[in-house]
Amino acid sequence: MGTTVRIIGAPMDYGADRRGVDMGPSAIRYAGLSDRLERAGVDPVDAGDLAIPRAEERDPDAGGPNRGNAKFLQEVEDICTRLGDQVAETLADGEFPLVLGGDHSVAIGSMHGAARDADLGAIWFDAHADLNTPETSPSGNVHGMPLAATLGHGAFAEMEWATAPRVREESIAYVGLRSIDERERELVRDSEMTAFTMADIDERGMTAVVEDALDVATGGTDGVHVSLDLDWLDPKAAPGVGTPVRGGVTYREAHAALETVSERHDSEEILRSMDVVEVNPILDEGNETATLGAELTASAFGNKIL
Ligand code: NNH
Ligand code: MN
Ligand code: MN
Ligand code: MN
Repeated sequence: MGTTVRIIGAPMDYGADRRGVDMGPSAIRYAGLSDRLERAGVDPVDAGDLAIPRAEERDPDAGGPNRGNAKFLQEVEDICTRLGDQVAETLADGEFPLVLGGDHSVAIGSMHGAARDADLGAIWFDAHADLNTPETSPSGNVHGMPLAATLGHGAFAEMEWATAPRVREESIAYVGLRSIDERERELVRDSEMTAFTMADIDERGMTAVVEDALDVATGGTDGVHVSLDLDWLDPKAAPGVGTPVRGGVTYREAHAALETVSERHDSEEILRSMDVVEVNPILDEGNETATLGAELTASAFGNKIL
């Protein structure tokens, strides 16, 4: 029996300054996500979108400011709680949760749900470290905090909806890191996380790096969460993101990375959950970034040439 992939849209933009990322789920679907997944050999079912109020109708300071600098924290909590429940339900039904963001704060919910009944490793395909807390964030944007939340750093320690005790630092691997805040740099260096930067990819090639990242995320865990932030790619390949950083992964390297994940999954069934985030159709060119998100997701499930 083939894998059923349940597509869960999380059109949330509370975590990022640039409006438009809430249209990501529509754009990725429009780019042919379901057809591409079928061709990759899995059965997609679309669960639709979570209902999310428009940011203009909400108070950005709710949930703060005593929790530090984190805009719309109350809204993020509400959505990530609902999303976590949906992800956990999907897994309990024997299906694979694929979350479409939305800004990267949706990963707090996907990981909380995916780690509810399992020790979860993670591969973080991102230009950024996403390790800020409400205390350290330079922007107050929660999309720069999802890993800190999952690990229960700083103010997140008291937020049960955010922390995922069954995700441990030593099971997290970054791939493609190239933009990091000073405080985050110290944290990554002092932590047990594994960070493969762009320089590692230059030196060793994408496939070797992702093989190592997979070893990290599968070691002593029950499954792997893949978090795909489209700003991981070079802005030439993926212009439709709110925080582009030059010097990113190429189109072909990105496919090689997800194909390496799929090969490991074929032999060892390692994948547990995935999210595709930060696609902003307003900033995109011809839906290129959303298309890439759909293509790369299919690659993760084994979209082979032959
Ligand atoms: N580190 C910055 C911040 O916390 C930028 C984070 N932006 C991201 N992360 N897109 O993936 O505000
Ligand atoms: Mn991110
Ligand atoms: Mn990023
Ligand atoms: Mn919990």
